[in-house]
Amino acid sequence: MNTNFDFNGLIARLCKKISAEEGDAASITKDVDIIPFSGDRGGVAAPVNTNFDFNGRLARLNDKIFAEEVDAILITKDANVTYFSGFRGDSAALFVGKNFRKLITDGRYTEQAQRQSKNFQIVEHSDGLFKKIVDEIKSSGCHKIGVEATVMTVAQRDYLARELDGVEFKSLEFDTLRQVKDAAEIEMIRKACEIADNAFTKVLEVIRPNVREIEVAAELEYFMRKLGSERAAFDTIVASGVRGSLPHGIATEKKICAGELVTMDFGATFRGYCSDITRTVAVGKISHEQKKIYNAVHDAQLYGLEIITAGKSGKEIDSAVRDCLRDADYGEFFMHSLGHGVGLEIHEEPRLSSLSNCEHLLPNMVVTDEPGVYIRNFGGVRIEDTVLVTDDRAETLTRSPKTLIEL
Ligand SMILES: [Mn+2]
Repeated sequence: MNTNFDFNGLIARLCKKISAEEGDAASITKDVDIIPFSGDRGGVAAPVNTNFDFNGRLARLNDKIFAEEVDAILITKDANVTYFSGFRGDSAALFVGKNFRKLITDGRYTEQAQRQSKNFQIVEHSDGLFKKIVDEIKSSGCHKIGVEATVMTVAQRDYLARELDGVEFKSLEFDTLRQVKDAAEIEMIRKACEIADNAFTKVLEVIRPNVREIEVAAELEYFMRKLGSERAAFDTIVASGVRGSLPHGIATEKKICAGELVTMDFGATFRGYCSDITRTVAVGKISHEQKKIYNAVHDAQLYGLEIITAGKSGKEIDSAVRDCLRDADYGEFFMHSLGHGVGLEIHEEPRLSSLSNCEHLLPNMVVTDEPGVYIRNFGGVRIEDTVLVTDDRAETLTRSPKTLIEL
């Protein structure tokens, strides 16, 4: 931890604000406010893949409008905007009614939207996305609008309520409509997995004692981009030695040492679709205990691949693999869920966890199988594959070797 940041000053200003606003406490949910650190996320203009089943997607959206008894829906989450319209930029919203489909964005994206979203009327705004949304809702005459409750901010919700008298908003979610992938999506995810696998093969030549974690991450990301990845699917994790106990240990300047296990969790993005893979490798000679942990996680991961199949629930798969690690006496060290859906988002529905809402996995869902063991002051192991759910045994889309690699 860098103690030179002025945390005392920040906390003092926060407390002052709480007093000034006459509040009892403050709840901060925005990442950049939790950790003052920001990253740029620009739009991506890729050619439209016309093989995606847009007709099927729009039909399901239409069914939802009728089933939820709303006049129209407002979609503001980037992944859902992309899914239903094909538009790959950001700062956009979809306003869809029973007989109209509009994509609202600004001048930076008009040309791109016209190219990528043939099924939508492109509406350009110049003085605020939500101001234009209000205008469009008013002129549509719609009174009941479905919105994405887990995405819209309180400020946006308040603005709509203030500007639109007599309009009712219904909280809906559209993420589950993306769970089952069409053939073109599976092809994109397959390609993203292949890129990650090839980058893993290449990075094995780089890992050795004295190389910093951050160099390993850089090489992985460089190889993936050279192989066609649009961007890393998430911040690359490289956690070596004792840092292996951090399930989300982003690569640091720590040097890798002989006798350490190194966990790498990374993914590529192809045509907007993500892949997700984790491998743990040994550098030099490792101990009996390290090997024992590796084997326990390896067995649990293979067991997961055996039981992930259409018809099973997200909860039962998670708990069966958890039992497997408990039988090996490592149950208490597996503190995260077994897996998650992968698609336009790196973490999406369905979940394989004790909190999963997914009663029955369906063929063509894409999920991860990623058990791990994390022991404080010792280290950890995680092995993860992205897999395609079928009626039979799941198909593994990431195919890098899983028998212990000793470098
Ligand atoms: Mn994952």
